[in-house]
Amino acid sequence: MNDNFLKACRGEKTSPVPVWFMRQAGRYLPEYQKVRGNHDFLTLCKTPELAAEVTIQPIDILGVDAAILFSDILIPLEAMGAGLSFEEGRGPVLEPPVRSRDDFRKLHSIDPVSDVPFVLETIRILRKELEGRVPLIGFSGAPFTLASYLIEGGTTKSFLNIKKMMYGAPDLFASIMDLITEVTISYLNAQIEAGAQAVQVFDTWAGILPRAEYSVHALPYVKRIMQALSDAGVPRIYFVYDGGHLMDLIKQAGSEVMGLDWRTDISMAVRHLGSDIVVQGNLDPCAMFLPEDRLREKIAAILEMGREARGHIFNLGHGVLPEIPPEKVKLAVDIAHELSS
Ligand code: 1CP
Repeated sequence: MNDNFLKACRGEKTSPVPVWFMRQAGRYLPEYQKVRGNHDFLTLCKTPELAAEVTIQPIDILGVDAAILFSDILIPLEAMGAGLSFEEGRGPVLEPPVRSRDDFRKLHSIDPVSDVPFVLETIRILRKELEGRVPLIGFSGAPFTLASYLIEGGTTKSFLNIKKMMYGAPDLFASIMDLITEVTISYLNAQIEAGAQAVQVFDTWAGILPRAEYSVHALPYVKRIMQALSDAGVPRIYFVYDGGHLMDLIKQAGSEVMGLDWRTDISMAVRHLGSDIVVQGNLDPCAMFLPEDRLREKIAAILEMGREARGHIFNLGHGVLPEIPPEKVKLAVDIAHELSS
């Protein structure tokens, strides 16, 4: 049983340092493309045998130290009554967007057992198939990130609609955030009950907020989630993309592990927050395009900084890019293991 990942989450030094990558299952893998060629993305997420198959692909191919459930952060939004589709080349579409009290009334809380049974079944299959080889990570989106998709109706660059509501109708915004928070707590608890051995909360868009707004409109909800899960007995990871300016606030969320994107030096995080933090990250995904010797230097530098923290889980600063050759991704895993053994 390889439990280096769980040990590192608890702040124990491990040799080698555990490695997994955000989006380790996905388009860069021909094996994924093969399965995906026969099924659309949502069908893949909702068919436990297929979701389990693509979850395990990177474990076999890359030799990473943790599996992450194959699903998407937007799945519970659909269960809450939002219309969800993935359009080729356009990304996710949530229609109609939630912009008014009336729109909000159409959303409802969920019972994960009856509303997203496929997620829980995928987890149960995975625990059986993994047979303790590596731990399984469950996940959710963070409320601000999920609210941005609901209110914008999809991906956005300006965040105009969510900001309009945040500033102009703060009570409605808070109602939406409260509901998402409640759903996320029951969703993650259900994943843990089904067998998830750690959970990661992805806050991909909270980094667009200045500190004052993040403190009021995003952080309290994540804190509530972390508190609600504190007795569940599994490590909690909180990843904020582009959150360097929020570092001390992110720490207040109360997760065991802080995920850093590639912009923030681990050393800087240790300097600001103290050496008792456990960090996850944070190689620039584009570094995988470097020749081997340069890639090795980049990985060595990150491992070196990771030693300053109480615990370190090696990861990318964001997801694996679809353009990266799988051999390079495997090489990065091997180098990180070799240099930390
Ligand atoms: O066409 C395809 O094959 C779908 C591509 C794809 C994949 C492989 C999407 C669509 N989602 C996923 C899987 C996924 N998404 C995982 C699986 C586990 C793993 O890491 O291997 C996870 C954890 C996510 C989480 C997710 N989905 C996030 C948070 C993490 C991040 O990348 O910042 C976000 C923002 C999404 C939304 C999403 N899902 C998919 C797309 C194209 C998007 C849009 C991103 C955007 O708005 O720009």
